[in-house]
Amino acid sequence: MQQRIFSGVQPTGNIHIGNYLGAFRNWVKLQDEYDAIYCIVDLHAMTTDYDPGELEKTRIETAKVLLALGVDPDRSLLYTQSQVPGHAELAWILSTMTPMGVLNRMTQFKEKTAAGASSNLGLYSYPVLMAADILLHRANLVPVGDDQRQHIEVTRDLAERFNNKFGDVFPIPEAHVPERSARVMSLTDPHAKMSKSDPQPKSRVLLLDESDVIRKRIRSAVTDSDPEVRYDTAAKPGISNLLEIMSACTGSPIDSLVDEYAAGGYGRFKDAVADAVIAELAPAKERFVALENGDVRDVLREGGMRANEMAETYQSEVRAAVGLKAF
Ligand code: ATP
Ligand code: LTN
Repeated sequence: MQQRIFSGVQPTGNIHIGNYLGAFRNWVKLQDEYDAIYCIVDLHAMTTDYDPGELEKTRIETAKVLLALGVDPDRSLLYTQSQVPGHAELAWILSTMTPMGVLNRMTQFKEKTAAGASSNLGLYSYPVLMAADILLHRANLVPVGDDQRQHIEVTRDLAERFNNKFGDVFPIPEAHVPERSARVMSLTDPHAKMSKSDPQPKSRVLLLDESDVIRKRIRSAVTDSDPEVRYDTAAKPGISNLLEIMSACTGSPIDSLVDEYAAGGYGRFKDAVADAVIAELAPAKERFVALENGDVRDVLREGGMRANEMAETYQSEVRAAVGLKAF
């Protein structure tokens, strides 16, 4: 049987090149090899302070970006989490077997609350809902960036606990993290991950940024004062980050980029990085502009109906296993 992949993205706006290189590029590539399901996780987006009108807009915009990048509704299933009640139902069932000690160790919760997010129960149990997303569809592989590894470990642990207690229901999923650019760093602080929620717009390149903005962001990226272009994540985190981005965008190995740009100064190198990023994003930007919101809504409506049918079949197996068989 064909292996299944599942992944999710929060519709929180500000989709950046880290999201693309760490995750979405693989989503597009893998849809030919796997049975692919992609979900806009709007229930997760409610765990931090948000505006309902804005969420409505970013759900459509996120879907539109994914379609523009090449997620193809004829080859993969695309829908929003809130259309399928099975996500929340399975999250509840899994929450009854999640030790609080496991959730207390989650770095994302610690980082978000340290950055000022309110410590509500939804944010705390976020990884349980994420496990439910993945297990609901019996996924084998989960294409994500490096920051999500800990959550995939929790998912594997919950699947094993469930199977041991109630019988072999869930496959044990694996993370699929790209070899390069699994963790694109912030342009203003190369020790921190590039993030949608960083208050500084200069810290990231958005997929929909105009070319001159992309160039400006990359030119102003924080580097160091020694002018040699060299890959050394400890001594030169900023330059190493730009080398990774350029390598991911051009397909050239880092070694040959270093050969080409070692001498010649940071200005010339940064311009070449900007050219590479602009060229890589241009086709998706053109497709984004051509997509109509109405068509995007149709894709999501149909995707949600199909996903719900599949989830219902799977969930009846879960209900029966835990003693909640329908009468
Ligand atoms: P935030 O940082 O505000 O929590 P985010 O930028 O992590 O948001 P998500 O929607 O949570 O965005 O992530 C979507 C996908 O992008 C996930 O698979 C995540 O691992 C990946 N991703 C996010 N940031 C990066 C990054 N800097 N480098 C590589 N992959 C990333
Ligand atoms: N937690 C992820 C988003 C997410 C996800 C998922 C990713 C929610 N459910 C299921 C993969 C599979 C994030 O913050 N990037």
